[in-house]
Amino acid sequence: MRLRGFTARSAREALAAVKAALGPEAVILATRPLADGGVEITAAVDPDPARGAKAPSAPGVVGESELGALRRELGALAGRVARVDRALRAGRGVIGGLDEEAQALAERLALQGTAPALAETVARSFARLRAQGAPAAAALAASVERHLLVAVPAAPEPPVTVFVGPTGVGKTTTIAKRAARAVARGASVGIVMADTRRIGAAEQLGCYARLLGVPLAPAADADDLVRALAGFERRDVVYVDTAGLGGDAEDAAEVARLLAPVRTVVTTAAVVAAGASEPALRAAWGRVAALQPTTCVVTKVDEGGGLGTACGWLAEVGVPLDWLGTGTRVPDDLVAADGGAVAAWLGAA
Ligand SMILES: Nc1nc2c(ncn2[C@@H]2O[C@H](COP(=O)(O)OP(=O)(O)OP(=O)(O)O)[C@@H](O)[C@H]2O)c(=O)[nH]1
Ligand SMILES: [Mg+2]
Repeated sequence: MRLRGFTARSAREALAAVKAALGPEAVILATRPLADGGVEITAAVDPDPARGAKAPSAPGVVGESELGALRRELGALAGRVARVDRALRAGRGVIGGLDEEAQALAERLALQGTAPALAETVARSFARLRAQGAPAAAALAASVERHLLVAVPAAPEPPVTVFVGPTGVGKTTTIAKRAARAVARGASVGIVMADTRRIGAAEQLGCYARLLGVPLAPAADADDLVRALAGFERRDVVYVDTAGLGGDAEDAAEVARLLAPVRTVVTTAAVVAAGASEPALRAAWGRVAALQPTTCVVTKVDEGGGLGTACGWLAEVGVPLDWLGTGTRVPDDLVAADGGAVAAWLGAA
């Protein structure tokens, strides 16, 4: 294994130099901030990876699978170092022309996972509005709304919303929260339970439905769903719960088959959890995207971190963020995802 040190002005530059000199197989062993604001990275590469791959791993020698795990871990660490480095550079005044308040905002947004370029755009907009005399909270809410969120179409609540998303993100809880609020405002509500996969799923939603005095119709397949929706035709709003999407592509295919006959009459809302890392979020979206959601609920924002990542990525795919799940309490922990709420939960207000 060949060891080499690289110094550069930023982690990103140092990583690029490592890649250029040692190739994509290089393993990052250590990163160290330098007094002048730069970064030193120690990297290593096996001069003959083919030989390394075939060599049997003797006791005490790191085998290929451990090396792979180590490589992935170090890759993730390098990503984190790069993010912190970007945030620190934002805080150190690298973004030209921004005052301290706007730079601090850019830094907080970056630490919440917002891509640096997007964080800078929001901070510039914030600084402009502040210069025009807007109070900080209003300037921030407006900047977040304009640059970090895809506008939610100003329309009344759709009559039928189907909630889809990975397992355990809070689909059923979100339905209970939405249903409770609809009941509280005097709307007539129907709930369809189409998750026939998870044991206890029907009992969980049935319990909420009973407490709210709302009818619940089970739907094991597409025909059932068509019948259930017809039965709820006179209801103001209907919420449909679906089975969580696991890693198997067949999960999404099954939900797609369920929705096929009603696709034109339902709104599909994706539910994702904020706590997920960017790769996990992208993987989750990959599963959900096949179901063509037109709106999104981001849950578990109370668990800290990641809302910036979720917003940036929703802006990228052009799907509006509709609601934020802010805790486990039904119906309290749900807020409309306007600029003010998102800014507050980004920890930026
Ligand atoms: N902290 C926090 N927990 C939440 C939130 N929303 C839901 N939960 C919790 O997450 C767990 C899973 O919630 P469910 O509503 O059952 O999730 P689901 O997506 O329906 O799960 P599956 O049907 O198994 O795919 C429960 O313990 C909820 O209380 C939230 O906004 N914040
Ligand atoms: Mg559920």
